[in-house]
Amino acid sequence: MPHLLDHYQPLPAAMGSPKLKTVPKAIYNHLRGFPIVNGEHAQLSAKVQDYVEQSAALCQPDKIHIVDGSEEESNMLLTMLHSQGTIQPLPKYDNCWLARTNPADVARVESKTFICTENREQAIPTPKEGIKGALGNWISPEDYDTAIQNRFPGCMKGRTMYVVPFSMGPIASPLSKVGIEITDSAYVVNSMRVMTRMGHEVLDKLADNSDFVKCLHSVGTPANGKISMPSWPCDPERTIILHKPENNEIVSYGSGYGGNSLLGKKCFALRIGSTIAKREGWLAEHMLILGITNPNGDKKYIAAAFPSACGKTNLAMMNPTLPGYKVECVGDDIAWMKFDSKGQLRAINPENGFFGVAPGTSSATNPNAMKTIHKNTIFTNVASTSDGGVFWEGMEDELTPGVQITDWLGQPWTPNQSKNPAAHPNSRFCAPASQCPIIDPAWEDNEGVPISAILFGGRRPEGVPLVYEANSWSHGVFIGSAMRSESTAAAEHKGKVIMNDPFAMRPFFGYNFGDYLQHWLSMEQRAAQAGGDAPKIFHVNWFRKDGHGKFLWPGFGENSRVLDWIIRRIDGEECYQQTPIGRIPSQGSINLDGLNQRVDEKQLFSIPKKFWLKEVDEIKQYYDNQLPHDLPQQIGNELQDLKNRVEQM
Ligand code: GTP
Ligand code: SPV
Ligand code: MN
Repeated sequence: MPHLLDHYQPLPAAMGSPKLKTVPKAIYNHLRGFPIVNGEHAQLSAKVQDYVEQSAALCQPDKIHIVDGSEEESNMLLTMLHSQGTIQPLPKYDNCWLARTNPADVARVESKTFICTENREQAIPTPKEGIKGALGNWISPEDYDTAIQNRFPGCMKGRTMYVVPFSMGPIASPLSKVGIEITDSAYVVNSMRVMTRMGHEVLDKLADNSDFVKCLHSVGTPANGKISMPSWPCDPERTIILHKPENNEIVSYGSGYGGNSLLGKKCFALRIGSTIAKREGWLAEHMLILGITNPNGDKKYIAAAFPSACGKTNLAMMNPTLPGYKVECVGDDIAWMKFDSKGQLRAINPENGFFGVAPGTSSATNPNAMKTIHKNTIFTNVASTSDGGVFWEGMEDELTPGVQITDWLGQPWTPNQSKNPAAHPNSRFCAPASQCPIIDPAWEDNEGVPISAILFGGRRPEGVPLVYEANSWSHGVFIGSAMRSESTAAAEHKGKVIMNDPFAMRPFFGYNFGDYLQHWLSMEQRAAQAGGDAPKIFHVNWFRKDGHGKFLWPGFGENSRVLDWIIRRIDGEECYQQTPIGRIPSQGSINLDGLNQRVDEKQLFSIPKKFWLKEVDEIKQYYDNQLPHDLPQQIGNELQDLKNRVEQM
């Protein structure tokens, strides 16, 4: 009987790496002639076997490894990644690792992400003539096949093909969905083990030969065969991320990074997820979920959509500064939400871990994240310290005196001297959600948690108040559709331009945004028919700046003051004043007691007529350019009403 490790080499004893204990029994069997080095083909349902066989025939791997999800397996893969130089141990912590990627592969690539449908209009709105669409990219079925044929044949030669069975959502939840990711990256396997429920239980769930979302991933090999950084193979020139909703299928080539390669996340839970949700009558959204308990012990759950790198993880794990309040975290990035039989909106977090932005995270801003990431965490593109720890912008006060810093590119780095940031701005930690000290007791409830409010928000340096409430559900849907935010390092966009990012979903829609709006509008009726109410909708902005470029609001834990106002509004307190854009807190109704910094309330809540006239015009232009045929009338009416109200200011 060959030993599992015999099929992986080279494997020198790695310093500081976890000890290998027992390894799973390897049974030498095969699928269509491809040897299986872990697991057995008999574990796979007929449909999974077919999918694996087809993928192997296309990609021509040396061998197949059916992932079981065990700790032994994970340790073995980490040891192998270490020996290949992909990751290095961080002995300051417990089972933590640092990966450095090829500098050409550091973020999602929105321009190379496509939705494939028979007709273009199913996937994306048709923009006005001469205008470039900015609500996703469409690819025809023919070009989809060609894209695969130009990249995948033989792309796993010399590599192991991992078969990763995973569940988005708790395995037993009726709201969960199952996927199989096929990948040639052990880094992806280990990250998927953190981010999803992964392993043999999922195969058991598929034993009835039920369907699953097909996720094929390869880091690829450049066309000239030359891999510039062997520890991080990728093919940036030909990277492509494809989705075919009709077949519940994802095909991703060329990148090993984040949302490009951890296919359960944006590709499945949002793009494919939103198309399944549309069919089945629920919502798949780019939202955090938090529970907040007030000083009376009354608990409510809130979901919030902010664009990438705009504060979801921070809000989800917040330490409230307002006395007597408690926040608990259900999820930090994705919410699957459905009205139950009583018309109550319920949400699950389909993920099992956090893939969080590192820079800016510190004991001062997000102590709960800092406590989450000291064991079993994979860091990517952060800086390291000579005492075996990590470093990034924002951690200056936590540096042990005298330590040396190595930046994300592996070069020596000196605070206040080096020109470039120590950590890549989109560097990330990948940590199990269960390790979060304030994880909500109900975070894995099969039925999901009841949602009382939905928040939209973004980085708006000007004009947009700290918080305002929508007048109605359809006004709230309009606010979501008109969301704008400064671009961040989470994708390939350069500079800090204000971009439209409706529902924080611009990069993640799986179908035409006009149909998506219609679907959202229809939710109110869905709630009413079941005897319930749709939640209240709010817009928040932690990022408004004064004339000198300084944030007007301290943010982070102080955002509890805004949540306090929001839950008082949910409880029906009349603590608001009506304005043309919606309801803002009435004078003095935001609790600022004990705030250790003076805030300029007047500036924070001002609604400059000139700014809003321009905003209304720009939203109109956006709709006219991007959705000349697809904008629901109701949303057009909401904009016209807003315009009328602002003009009368
Ligand atoms: P994705 O994982 O990309 O979807 O991002 P996210 O929405 O979870 O963003 P995250 O919470 O990681 O925040 C991104 C950046 O915004 C970090 O550098 C934070 O420090 C910063 N940030 C978060 N909340 C606040 C806030 O209330 N005020 C200010 N000024 N900055 C904040
Ligand atoms: C985002 O960009 O919104 C993320 C990170 O959450 S990634 O998984 O790379 O999409
Ligand atoms: Mn995100």
